[in-house]
Amino acid sequence: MRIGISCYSTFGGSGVVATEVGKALAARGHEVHILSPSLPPRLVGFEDRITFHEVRASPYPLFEDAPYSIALGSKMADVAEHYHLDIIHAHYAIPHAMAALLARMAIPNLKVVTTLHGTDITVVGSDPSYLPMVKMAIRESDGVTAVSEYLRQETIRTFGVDRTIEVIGNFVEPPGLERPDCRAWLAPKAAFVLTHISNFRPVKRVMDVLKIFERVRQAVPARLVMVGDGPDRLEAEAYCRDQGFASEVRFTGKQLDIGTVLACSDLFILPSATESFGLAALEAMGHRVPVIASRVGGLPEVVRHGVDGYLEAMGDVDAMATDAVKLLKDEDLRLTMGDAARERALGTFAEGPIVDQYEALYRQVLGQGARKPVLVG
Ligand code: GMT
Repeated sequence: MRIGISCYSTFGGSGVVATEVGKALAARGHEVHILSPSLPPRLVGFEDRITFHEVRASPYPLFEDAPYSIALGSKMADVAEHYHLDIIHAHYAIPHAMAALLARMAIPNLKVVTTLHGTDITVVGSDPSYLPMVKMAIRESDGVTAVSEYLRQETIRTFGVDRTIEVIGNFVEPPGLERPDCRAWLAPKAAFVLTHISNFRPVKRVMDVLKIFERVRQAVPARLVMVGDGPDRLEAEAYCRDQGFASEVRFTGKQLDIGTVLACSDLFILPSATESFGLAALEAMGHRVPVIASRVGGLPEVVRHGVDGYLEAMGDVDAMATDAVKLLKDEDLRLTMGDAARERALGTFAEGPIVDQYEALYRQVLGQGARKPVLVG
């Protein structure tokens, strides 16, 4: 098949999933075209059968903001026409799904599959300024997937749509074994390493991460590694300085190689206000790192309370800190949970069966046969 994949190129999970799906499809022999405002971080290195198309919205003095959605729809139509695409797979509804539907109007037989990731439904998608178009995109796409059962139900509840939404979860690959040992410089004096990875937006509740760490460090020697960047980073760094534990917290900024950090982490902390899936938690689990997270959204579908880590009420930093201290003090429990987490991540959320589901959905919307190229214009 010839598949166009549209996604954001920021460090967010939807771009990661889109790129990894694209790489997996290319490895299976499909021709993949990735359309994004810039090169997605996971698309490093030359990949056979993957072509990258940069989307640029040209400015014009009349525009207050250049219309990216139109430029994206135009790019999709152009790529679909000239590379004979069968499908556009839009990751994150806004604006990728709407742009794909515009491209479908221009290119006969082009099919659109939309994957809903999270805030495109739960936060920004339900904002009245976007809601009617998100609803239309969900209704009109040829196939729709959600990354968790929670998100599927939330989509039906929010938009009242009456259509099939298939749940296809996210996946991780088995981590490579050869990694530099960063524990020596992250956690001198044999301290434990707690890690948080996010885009530091309010929904991630990074101040809760610090409050959990504040409690943990009073009970056991510990260091905190904060990976990522975003609007709440400055406040978080200031808090660590004001509370006098800045030297125990390492803000790394955005990192491509999160595997190295996870390989030397003892616990992963994700106290989000909502999380449709929690790909970062799954990646930690793949590295044998137990997760302490909020019991919100799709997280209970990923992390099993008391098995792979602990889930507590959102905002309950005392309970999360208690769990963390318990796990850090009990090596057997921590290692047992780490093993369970890894088994679950690489079993239930293994790449192969999940990419099979996307492939099957593509074939279904195409009615089995790949479309014949139709040139327009
Ligand atoms: O929805 C977002 O906040 C953005 C999105 C992203 O691009 O990072 O994150 C969502 O999609 C991820 C990949 O499917 C999920 O793992 C995240 O849980 C989800 N984020 C939220 O629901 C807050």
